[in-house]
Amino acid sequence: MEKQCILNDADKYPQTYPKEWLETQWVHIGFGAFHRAHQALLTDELAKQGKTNWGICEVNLRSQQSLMQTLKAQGYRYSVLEKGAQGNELKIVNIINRALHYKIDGCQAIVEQLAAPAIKLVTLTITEKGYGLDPNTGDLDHNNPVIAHDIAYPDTPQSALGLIVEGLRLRMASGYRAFTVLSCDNIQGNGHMVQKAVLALAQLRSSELAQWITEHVTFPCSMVDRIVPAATDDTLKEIATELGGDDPCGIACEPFIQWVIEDDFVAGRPDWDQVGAEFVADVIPYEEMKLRMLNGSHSFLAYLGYLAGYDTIDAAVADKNFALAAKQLMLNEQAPTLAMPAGTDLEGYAESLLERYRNPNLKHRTWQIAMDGSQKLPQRFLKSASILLQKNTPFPHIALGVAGWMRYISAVDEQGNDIDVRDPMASELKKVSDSATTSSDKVRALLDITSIFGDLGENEHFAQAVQTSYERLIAVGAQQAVAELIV
Ligand code: NAI
Ligand code: CS2
Repeated sequence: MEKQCILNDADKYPQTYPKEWLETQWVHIGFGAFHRAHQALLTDELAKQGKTNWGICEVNLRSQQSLMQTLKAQGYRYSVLEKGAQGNELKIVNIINRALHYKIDGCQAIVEQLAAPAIKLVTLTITEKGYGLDPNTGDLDHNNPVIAHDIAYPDTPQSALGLIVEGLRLRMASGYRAFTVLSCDNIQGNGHMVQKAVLALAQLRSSELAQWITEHVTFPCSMVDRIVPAATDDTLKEIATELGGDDPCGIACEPFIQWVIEDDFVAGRPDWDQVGAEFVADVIPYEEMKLRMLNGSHSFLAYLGYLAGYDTIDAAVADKNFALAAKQLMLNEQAPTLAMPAGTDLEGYAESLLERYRNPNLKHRTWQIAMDGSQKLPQRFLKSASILLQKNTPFPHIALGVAGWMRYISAVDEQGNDIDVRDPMASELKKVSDSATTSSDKVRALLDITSIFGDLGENEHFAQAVQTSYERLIAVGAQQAVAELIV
């Protein structure tokens, strides 16, 4: 029975297209904040124009059972509130027509859905850590318990990648065509990474399966961008006010949206270019630009901003020194590592990012962005540092960003208060951090974690730069250490 939800009030929110018109042709794994405000929203806009009938089956593997149940109860409809600096726009999304949760529906139901003949596409937004890869090399992490489980029991997989492999195995056995796998997570070369990991898992089952996947499945890379902070009680209240009733599945985000995708789909795709996405032959330059300039500056502002007492990104960039340091990081240390198509205006890009960060209505928490640093550092800071080392170019902002992360994961802030560090490696990081007594031992011990730093940790120049920044950070605090970067 559908719950009495304002979205089901046909007079107030008439359906722009009938649900029955949709056919489930797409499985999305990771029904979190981002997917709701990005891929699902854009596809809904296309359906509203009558240009696609690709319904999405949403899958969640871990938490958020109640979110999935509410989504079903609301007739698979929810709202997105786009919050600009000047005003809001409310949109209702109708494109979902099925939802499965591992803990409610079980493994079999998800595998069957993946193996269903009508499925043409599987997309993922499961966070960087959700893939079970070594953050530095991108190889399958055999020590990850879920990956280890799927290697031992591949018929009843628990990981997203294991489920995809099992779904593809059944398709091969049934003689069905394959589907495209499209990662929409902030991972460098996301398509290549997932391909490598899926093939590694498949190879452990049979060479025949790995070969079939190599020949029949594509893994386009994609660059995704839209700032979608986690929903809070305040945003849900705001959505309820705009909507005229509660929507626990509602999500707020910024108005900006971007999606650059490699056009390599084995079984077709919605024409997302008709709602603003761009199809390109090679997405890597766009991915690197976004990961290093946007996400790199985000992490810089998150660690140092949090330590300096700024709760949100807009509060951090309201501090002139933080805004300038973020811009210097983008233009002096990230932009020179990029190989962009001729005519790309990186200075304009940096300005536009700062403008987006200034949006006072988003309230994007520094604490949220600071999460999972072990999975984020390589693509946001470390690749650039390696390139700059080769060019003999100093990188004081990246070094302070890494030092900020080291200070943050010690789990005690500058006032002596506990920090709630969320990271799959949080306890290991804390142990390593606590085991050292001097600053230099601490930096050294953290740089020795190869799954994050790889060979870079052994580079003397890199270690020296991080060491200097870390000592400065301890001596003068985040506020002053950032101010000292301003040239
Ligand atoms: P979220 O926390 O709202 O949702 C995370 C989703 O990943 C949930 O569905 C959760 O069940 C799933 N997940 C988490 N750990 C998992 C695991 N170990 N195995 C399988 N599934 C797992 O986060 P949100 O905002 O949806 O972001 C997800 C990812 O999307 C980010 O990590 C990032 O890579 C990408 N992204 C997010 C943007 C944002 O502004 N929120 C913008 C651009 C990309
Ligand atoms: C953020 C990103 O949480 C984070 O680490 O840097 O989610 C950021 O908001 C998005 O990538 C913007 O597209």
